[in-house]
Amino acid sequence: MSEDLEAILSLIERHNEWRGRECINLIASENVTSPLVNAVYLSDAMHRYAEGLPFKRFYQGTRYIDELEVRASKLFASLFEAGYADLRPISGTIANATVFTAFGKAGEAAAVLPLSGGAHVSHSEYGILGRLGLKPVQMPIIRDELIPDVDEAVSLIRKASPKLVVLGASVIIFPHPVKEIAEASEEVGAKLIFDAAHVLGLIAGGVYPNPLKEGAHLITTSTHKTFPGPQGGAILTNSEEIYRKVSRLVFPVFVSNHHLHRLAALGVAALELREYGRDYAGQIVRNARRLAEALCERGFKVLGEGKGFTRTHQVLLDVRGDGGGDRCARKLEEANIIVNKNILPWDDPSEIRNLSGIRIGVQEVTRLGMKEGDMDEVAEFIYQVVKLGKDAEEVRRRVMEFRKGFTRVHYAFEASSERIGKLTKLLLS
Ligand code: DSN
Repeated sequence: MSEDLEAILSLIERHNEWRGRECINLIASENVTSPLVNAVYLSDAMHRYAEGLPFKRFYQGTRYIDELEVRASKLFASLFEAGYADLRPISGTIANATVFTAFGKAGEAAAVLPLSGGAHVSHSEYGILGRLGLKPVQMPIIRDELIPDVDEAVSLIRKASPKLVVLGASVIIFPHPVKEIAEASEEVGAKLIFDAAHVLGLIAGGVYPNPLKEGAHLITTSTHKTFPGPQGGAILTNSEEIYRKVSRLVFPVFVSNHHLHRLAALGVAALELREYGRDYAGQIVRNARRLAEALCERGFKVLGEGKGFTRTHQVLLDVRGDGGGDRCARKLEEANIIVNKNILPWDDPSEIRNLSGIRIGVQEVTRLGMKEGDMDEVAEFIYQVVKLGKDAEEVRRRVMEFRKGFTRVHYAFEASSERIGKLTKLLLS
């Protein structure tokens, strides 16, 4: 075996062992897929092309893929009580790029949240929205809650007459006021887009309001955060006209082939959420709240205290008094606790080494079976590293021991090893 080959194999083995078995992963935008999702993902479909829409492809050989895409799209749409779903965008950013292109033109205004108020970079001047020449106008936010200030947002929308209004965010601890902002968007003829990447699984589980029911015209999303599917994107809407317009842009403009092995995996993940989503999503929010409380009890400054800290999977810490986000995140990594430093409302987006926040998400540890009592232990580990400055190696040993109790994916279908073997046989032999 060549040195390069050995290095590649061993790097991924080490990664799998470390991130998959030895760390407490609290990155809010990640999750783990179930063994059955993994088995259908690892399929011959990953070798194939199917440009276009089902049954109207530019390639032969897609008969099963066509049926699969129709079925998975219907399942996905029905889970969110949407009329239409396009599963072809290969990421949330591509979904946003498609929708921004469909409904905005260079020089037109788009009402967005500030990056420091939680917006995804694709909604900003630095991302695709800016590159399309759209002019972001920022809706003011309530700083401790990271939600738009309704009165100010409504008056800004009336004044700026944007073509697009974008809600939903990468940093989100409380539901956004979609209903109120939908009314203002309607008045000025803007399309209201809700980026549900972070809260998609919570919507499916009924613990976060469905933006389509509150007046959003479109949901754009990724499919791998609280929704525990393969990495990818999707667009949902109730309007046939919007769906057609968007679909004509997904291909041929933003996606050529749409990574076909995602489709079966998305279908299985949607079925898992249909079956277990309510329990899963409820536990996520209970865990996030308990973690926030436990951290607050240990002297951390946790955002949203006045409203119960969080109603999502996220907990936000202001760690300016603990050395800042970068330093805390690095120290925690040494102890095998994985978080990211994050911008908070008072930070300057261009000062990425100097951010005040730590963003925590509990969706993955919840999927691995952690409950409220375990959140106390997680909070204690964080406290020992950040506040007490305990030796990272000592905490790491305890974290690794703790993780041994959480190795199985919950809220997922049980699949026999025979069935998994049959599904993966052709590719693994
Ligand atoms: N930037 C990612 C996140 O962590 O929220 C989403 O793309």
